[in-house]
Amino acid sequence: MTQFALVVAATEELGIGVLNNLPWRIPKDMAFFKQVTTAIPKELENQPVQNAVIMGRVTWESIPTKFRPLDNRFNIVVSRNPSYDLKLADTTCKNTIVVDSLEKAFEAVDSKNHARTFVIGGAQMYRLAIQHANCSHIVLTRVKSEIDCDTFFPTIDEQHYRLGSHQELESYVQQQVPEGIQKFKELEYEFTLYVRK
Ligand code: FOL
Repeated sequence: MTQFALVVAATEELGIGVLNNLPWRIPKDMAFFKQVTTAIPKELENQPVQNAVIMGRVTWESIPTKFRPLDNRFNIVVSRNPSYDLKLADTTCKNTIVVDSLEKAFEAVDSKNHARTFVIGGAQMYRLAIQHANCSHIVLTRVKSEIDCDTFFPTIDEQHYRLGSHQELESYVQQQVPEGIQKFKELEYEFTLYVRK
C-alpha cells in the first residue's frame, strides 16, 4: 500500500472541531491546506494524475457545498452506509466515491494512479489512520490560542513520530512556508510537520 499523510489544524490540546465544524476560520491556513493537498510532486508534474483526499462522512458534510467535492483532487468519503447520498449539487460530478471503511478507501487509492494520498479528517478517521505504518507524515497547523473544541486529534506518539524541521516541512510540501508564529486577528498559529520514525 502506498504511503499517505494526515493534514490537520489543531490546538495545543489537539482540539480540531466543535459542533461538526472547524472551530476557527484562518484563510491562510485554508489556502495552505488547499495547496498542500492539491500540489503534485515535481516528478509527476507532467502526468495526468491528481492527489486523493480521504475523509469521513461528517467532514464531507462540514465542507461548504460550493467547495465540494474539493476540486482537482479525487475525493473519497468513508461512511458505514454504503448508499450514503453525497448530496452533490451537480450529480454529474464523477470525482467522488463513497466507501464503507478506511481500508476500502486505501484499496480504492491503490487501484488507481494517484500522486499523493491525504487523510483530511475527522477525529474517527485520524484515530484509525495515525496507527497505520503507512502514515508517513502529519502536516499539522498548530493553533496556539485556547479555543473550545468538542472533537480532538489523537495523541501523537513520540515512539512513532518525531517533529520535523521547517526545512523538512518545506521539502515535503514542495513550497515555501512561513516560519514561526503566524497571526490572524486574535489567533496565533504555526505550520509544523511530524515524520514517522
Ligand atoms: N488542515 C488544515 N491545516 N486546516 C484545516 O482547516 C483543515 N480542515 C480539514 C482538514 N484538514 C485541515 C477539514 N475541513 C474545506 C473546508 C473544511 C475542511 C477542509 C476543507 C474547504 O472548503 N476547502 C477548499 C478551500 C476553501 C476556501 O478557499 O475557503 C479547498 O479547495 O480545499
